[in-house]
Formats: sequence, structure tokens, C-alpha cells
Amino acid sequence: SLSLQDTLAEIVPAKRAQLQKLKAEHSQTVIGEVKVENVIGGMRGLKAMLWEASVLDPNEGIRFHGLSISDCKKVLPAAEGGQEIILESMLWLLLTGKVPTVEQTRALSRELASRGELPAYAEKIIDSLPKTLHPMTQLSIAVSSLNHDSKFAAAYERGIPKTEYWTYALEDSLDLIAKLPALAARIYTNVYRDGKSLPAIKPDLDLVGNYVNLLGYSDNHSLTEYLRLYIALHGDHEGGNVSAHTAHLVGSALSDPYLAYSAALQGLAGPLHGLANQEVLRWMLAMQEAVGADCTHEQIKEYLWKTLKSGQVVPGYGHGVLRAPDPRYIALQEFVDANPALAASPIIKLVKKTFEVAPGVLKEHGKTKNPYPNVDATSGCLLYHYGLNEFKYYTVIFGVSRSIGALTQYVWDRALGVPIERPKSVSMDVLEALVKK
Ligand code: FAM
Repeated sequence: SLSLQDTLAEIVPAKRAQLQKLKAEHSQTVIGEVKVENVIGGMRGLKAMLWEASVLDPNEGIRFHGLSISDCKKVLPAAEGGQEIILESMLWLLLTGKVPTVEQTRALSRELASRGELPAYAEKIIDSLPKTLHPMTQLSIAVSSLNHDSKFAAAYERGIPKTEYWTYALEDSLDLIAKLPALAARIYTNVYRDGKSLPAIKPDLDLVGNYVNLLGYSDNHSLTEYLRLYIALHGDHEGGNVSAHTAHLVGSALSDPYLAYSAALQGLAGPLHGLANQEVLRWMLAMQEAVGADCTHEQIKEYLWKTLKSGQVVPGYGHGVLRAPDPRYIALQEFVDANPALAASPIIKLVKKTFEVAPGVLKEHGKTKNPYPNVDATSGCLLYHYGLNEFKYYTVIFGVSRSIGALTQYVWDRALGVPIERPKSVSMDVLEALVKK
């Protein structure tokens, strides 16, 4: 079928049966243990959450339904006239676990384009926000406002059966994903382009093609392709990261997809998570200013030590799960290597040179468990090269992307009927009593 809704409807019964079987046969089977370090250490490593679309291996990196990033680049359809994977093909894979055909991908692009225009009240809300308000705060407010039209919330109020929740969750999710480019572009033009009027969504263009068009960069094919890749790659990174986990948690209270994803964006706006790409660029430019673009490895090493000794983290390095260079970072570097103009860019050369030095310095520093780059080590620097030099906007682009992973799980959570999330917390006194036993 060309319809994502019909394709999903065919899969739901089998997935429900899989969960029922696990419940019936293994509810009491032990799969791990809880240590004090988990309780006081950010729950790192604790297997305590269901997440269907992707699994993160510490050394291999992310796999989407078993497919690595290089597998995805081989099998997922690109945009018409493009080569890189696009949001639509990734979204189809995340939601259904199946690789879409070109026709299915195009049908989904048309469907998203048809849902992409904003309601007048949302435009009014965005336009009323001060230009000085961080673009991520603006995006979160705008997304949250769309709950005005939530089909899920309206259906819940009418009293639909639980088995039908997922169909309304999917409707809202597709509406939200479709409207994110227009929301994000309106914030961009208000803050950086004096609110100039935006073109209409083109029905025959993929979502990122439309987004780039709305941002005013449609004549830059290389940037369009970069953003297609960037947005497809940032879509999902299993469930425990702050943004994904937040959407899952808030959604478990049956808050609608807009509320759940708005909350996720607030987490993405933190400097240890999505804001890192903004931070990397700030840090790189400060280093370039201090040591020059043609600096030596030794000078970079000194600069890294200066950062560490002042008690700051090196942005773009380290990860909560990964213990090797992030394959998303590698995929972006491959994009650079295939584009001579990018490979020659001073800031991108500096990113590469830093990669040659930083792991050694971080190992010697001895704190981080992962001295290698994550995707943010380069993503913002590429945007800067393309002339998109509004740092504070970078995480908004990440926010357009992460919706597909977070909302995929939202739909599956409702289809599987998982309960409200409610882990047990303990006080330090209780912990002390427990360890004495
Ligand atoms: N530079 C300096 N110190 C670092 C470091 C880095 N890049 N990464 C970790 N550390 C420190 C960390 O602060 C901690 O120190 P304390 O014991 O003094 O608290 C210690 O090393 C152990 O941390 P860890 O177990 O290796 O990392 P965590 O799992 O606690 O944290 C990150 C993971 C990503 C928050 C952390 O590596 C970090 O702050 N990195 C820099 C910010 C960044 O690039 N974030 C983006 C992550 C990205 F994937 C994303 O979400 N977009």
C-alpha cells in the first residue's frame, strides 16, 4: 500500500501479540540488576524502557530496525534529484520497520506537504514572541500551542476505546511533523530576517526541500542535501536520551503528541544535549580566533587543555552510551569528503584537525568514558560553512528532526497500550538502609 496508515494497521496486531507473549511468558524473568550507581548516576546502563525504532550499540553506534547508517544510505530512497536519505524514508522505516519504496516515500512527502500549513493562531503566537527569546523556547511554545487542534485530545475527551488511541496519535504526529518546517522557518525569519513573508509549501517537494525553501536557501542544492542527511540522521537515537525519554514519559500520561514533543524540545535545548552543536561552533570559533585557522596540532592540544583546566567540557566529545566515534559524525565527514568545497573550508578543516588531537587529550585527562566525537562535533560547523551562521538556531533544526523518532515511539506506546511511567525513587536514607541489608 502507498498509505503509511494502512501499512501500520497491518503491523499493529503482530506487535501487540509480541508484547502479550513477552508479558505472559517472561514478566518475572530477570534481565539485569540495579546498583547504587544506577540510582545516583543518571540511570546509565539500566535496561528499563521499551523503544522500538532503534537500538544503540556502544561501539557500533545506532541501528534503525537493525539497519546501520551505511545500510540506510544504501537502501532508503532519496529526494527527487538528490542522493542523501530524507526524513520521509527514515520516518517510514522508523514507524513500520520496513524500507519504503520510492513511490511510498513520494506519497508520504505529498501527504506531509498537504498538512504543512500553519493555523492562523499559531502564526500569531509565534509573531508575538520577542526576537530575543531563544529560538528553542519559541519552538517549544509553538509546538505546544498546536495542541489546540489535537485530534488525539479531542477523541480522548469523546471517550474512544484504548485500542483506537494510536490512530489519532498517528494523525497528530503526522500533522506535527508536517508543520515543523513552517513553525521553524517562521521563527527563523522573525528572529533573523525581520519577519519577511514566507512562501507557500510546495506540494511536490520533500519536507526538507520545503524547509530549505522556507528558510530562503532553495538555490543551495548542497545545503539542501546536507540538511536532508542531517535531519534523517538525527531522527532517532534510541529511547534513553533526554528528548526521546521526555516525550515517552510525558506521553505516558496521555498528554497529546504536541504536549509530549514540546516537553522533549525543552530537554533538547540543554547544552549537554541538543544545544551542544551551538556550543561546538562557539568553542571552535573561539579557538580559531585564539590560534588561527592554520594552527598546529600542538596549538589545538594546548587549547583543549585550557578548556579542560578551566572546568569546562569539550563540546562535541563524549557520550552517555557510545564508546567509539559516532557513526553519525563519520557519515557527516563522508559527506564533507565527497564535496571539495566543504573539505577546503577553514572551519571544517579545524574540526578534522581537532579530531586528530582531542581523543588523545581526553584520554590523558582521564575523566570521560568516551573520548571520541559525537555528531555535534561537526554538524554546526557545516551549517556555518554554508552561511547559516545563526548559532542559536542550530538546535531548532535538530528539533525538526528528532520529532520522527520521538513521535514514532509515541504512536507505538499508544498502540501497545503501555502504562503511565512511574519508576520508584528512593531517598539517600533509604539507600543507606538498603545497602546495609
Ligand atoms: N569534556 C570534558 N569532560 C567530559 C566530557 C567532555 N567532552 N565528557 C564527559 N566528561 C566528564 C563528565 O563531565 C564527567 O565529569 P564529572 O565526573 O566531573 O562529573 C566525567 O567525564 C564522566 O562522564 P561520562 O560518564 O563520560 O559522560 P556522561 O554520560 O555523564 O555524559 C555527555 C555524556 C554527552 C553529557 C558528556 O560527554 C558531555 O558533557 N559532552 C560534551 C557535551 C556534548 O557534546 N553533548 C552532546 C551529546 C550528543 F550526543 C547529543 O545529545 N546531541
